Amino acid sequence: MTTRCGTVAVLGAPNAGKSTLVNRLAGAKVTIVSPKPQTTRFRIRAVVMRGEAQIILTDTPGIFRPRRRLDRAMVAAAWGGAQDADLDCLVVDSRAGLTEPVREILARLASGRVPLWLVLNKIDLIPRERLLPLAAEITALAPFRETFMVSAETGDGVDRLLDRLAEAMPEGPYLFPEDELSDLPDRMLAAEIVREQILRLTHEEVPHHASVETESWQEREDGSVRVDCTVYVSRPGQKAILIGEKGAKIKEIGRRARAELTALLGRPVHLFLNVKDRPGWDEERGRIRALGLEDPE
Ligand SMILES: Nc1nc2c(ncn2[C@@H]2O[C@H](COP(=O)(O)OP(=O)(O)OP(=O)(O)O)[C@@H](O)[C@H]2O)c(=O)[nH]1
Ligand SMILES: [Mg+2]
Repeated sequence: MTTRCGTVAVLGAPNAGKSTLVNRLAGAKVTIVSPKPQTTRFRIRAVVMRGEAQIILTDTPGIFRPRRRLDRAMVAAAWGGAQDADLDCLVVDSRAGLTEPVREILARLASGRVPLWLVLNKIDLIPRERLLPLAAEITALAPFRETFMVSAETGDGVDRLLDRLAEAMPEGPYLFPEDELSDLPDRMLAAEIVREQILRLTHEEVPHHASVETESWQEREDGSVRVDCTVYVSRPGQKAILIGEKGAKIKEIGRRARAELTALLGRPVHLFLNVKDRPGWDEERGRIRALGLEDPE
């Protein structure tokens, strides 16, 4: 039997729907999703089996003009993922179209060595007749070998993309066990699930200045697990918002994250959240490394 195996970097501007697409292709929740840009902060791998092919997808942080040290590390992680892959899939939000951030990404991709595919996403949000002109406009700017039109949200077009990905993978042995879904350790998954709820339940500057670390993970004899997470924010005002009146906000974040984690891990979870302010953590090397990112400087 000839097997195929290769790596595919999923990249694009923030909020394009990269993580939603990775989850849809994987058929499971591997990486967190939110309506806010800059949700994904580091590379997350999803291992997808399709016929005799193993497709190793890398979800990457959205690419934008970075300001903070944290942002620079995120964007560097995205470009690093793109360079290392057998294939790069640029995901574009077709409703937003050819925006300035997309143009900047295209300019850099145009001179890359990795084969390039275009994935126009969110086609459920725009009239069909706008898709072809948009595809033509984008493919004129970088050497795309294939173009797909999908809705990661509804699944429209995703099967065909998956089939083509499987065919395009180079021949070779599998790099991961067939039943492995992701490279994210449970401790990091827990922290990400908490951050997802913070992104969904808080607004303005709080979500992007919050970071979550799992401090302890205790297995209990009854099969449940106790997870303690610390949420870092960069200003005392943000701490008050995150905790909310009489602790209502953080309680709700914890309640939703616990439900989600219990489902994902398939066992009871006792989740404890502790909020700390740590001014300027997003400029701190140590905290950025703790997120699994390399400091580019
Ligand atoms: N209607 C619609 N919404 C989508 C689609 N794909 C993603 N979304 C929504 O777009 C928003 C952003 O999705 P994400 O998957 O988090 O986007 P991302 O590109 O990973 O974003 P970053 O990690 O911040 O770079 C979420 O609210 C998704 O539900 C789609 O095909 N159709
Ligand atoms: Mg993402």
